[in-house]
Amino acid sequence: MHAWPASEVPALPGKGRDLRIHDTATGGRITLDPGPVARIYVCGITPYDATHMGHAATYNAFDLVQRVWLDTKRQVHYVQNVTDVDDPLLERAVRDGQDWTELAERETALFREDMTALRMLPPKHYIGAVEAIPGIVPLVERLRDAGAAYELDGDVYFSVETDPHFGGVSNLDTEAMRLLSAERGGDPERPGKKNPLDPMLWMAAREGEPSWDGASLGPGRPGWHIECVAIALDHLGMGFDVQGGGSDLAFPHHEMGASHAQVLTGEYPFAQAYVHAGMVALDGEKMSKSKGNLVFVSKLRHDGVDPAAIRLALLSHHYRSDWEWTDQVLADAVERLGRWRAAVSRPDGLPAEALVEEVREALADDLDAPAALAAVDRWAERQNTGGGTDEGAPGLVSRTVDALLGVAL
Ligand code: 5CA
Ligand code: ZN
Repeated sequence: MHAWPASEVPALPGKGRDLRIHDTATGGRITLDPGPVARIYVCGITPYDATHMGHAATYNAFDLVQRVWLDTKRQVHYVQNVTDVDDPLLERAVRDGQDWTELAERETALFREDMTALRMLPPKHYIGAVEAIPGIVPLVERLRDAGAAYELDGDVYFSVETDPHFGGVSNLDTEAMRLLSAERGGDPERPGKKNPLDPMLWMAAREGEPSWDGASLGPGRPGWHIECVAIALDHLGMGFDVQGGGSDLAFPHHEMGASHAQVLTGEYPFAQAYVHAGMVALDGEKMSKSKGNLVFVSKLRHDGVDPAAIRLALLSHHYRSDWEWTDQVLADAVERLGRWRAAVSRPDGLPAEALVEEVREALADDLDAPAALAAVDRWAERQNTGGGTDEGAPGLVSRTVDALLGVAL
């Protein structure tokens, strides 16, 4: 499917620094070493209740990863999916008495609008689960033929024990994995499975639900994890640089995806780094579709909030921390945007070469956006209270904030 339009990324003088980022698998910070074309896969939305602040915060984090890479004069090959068929989407469509394809299309369109307004760089390949099905079926067949998958009443399960690295992404004990599996789309209680954690690869057609031709698998629809694996392997190949998503995807989604891919190809690892954003909460609870405690990007936009202020609100928290969305967070961002705009609209100003380096360093250091904002704040404060005579400074600051933070002043 089509993505959304790209905003232009200004080229800055000099060259950015290599990204050091926290990797969930190793539990520490690693220096990424992408080739001239950095490869990133970010899990996309399941298209209903889009785009809430939690979604926006997570996509903001991975937008920063790309901006750091672009500043090192690399190209970026970015792939994202849309889970446009899955249990929660179908359940929502039934609940609201609407056609599931219409729901998915409408919400995906809204997501594109929100991403465009927030100046999130678009993926080069934006792929729906449904359009990926012809590529998913042969992968499931291969896993089955290799003895890594088995059938249970027509459904096909992946055997986690066939991957010697299984567990190495999230590093959880068995009990924790069991609990999270039950919470996040798995079925550890289903009788007849070889291991309670085994995830479904192919679900045989159910009465009243959509299904597709599955060749030797029979009609059905794909499991969640194999969807992202098929799309990532097709467009990026093994060993790509960053697999990204919110922290709720570390297990089971990214753990299972890595295992599927590693068993399929016999290669290791699936991704060089597994990067996870913290959870955004509202009123003390994780913002989630199931709880319905959501603040939508589109609602704020329609209320007249400048998308640049929404973006600054997201940037004011470190991507790895869990944080709470409040009216104050937004009010602070609106105020900061005003200060920055006043500072760059003066005809000349304080030299800004050092500021460019500070912002670069902050972002290369595990995407420390709050430190980057603080650096710009200091420049703006001195600029608004005194200023200088460097004619190029306001323009350079404006381009830096645009190129590295995605904020248009
Ligand atoms: N379609 C799958 C991924 S393949 C999915 O998880 N979709 S989603 O719509 O539920 O979430 C999209 C992204 O937003 C995921 O990376 C998820 O981790 C992230 N996300 C969801 N809720 C929050 C939240 N409250 N805070 C931060 N990120 C969130
Ligand atoms: Zn995914």
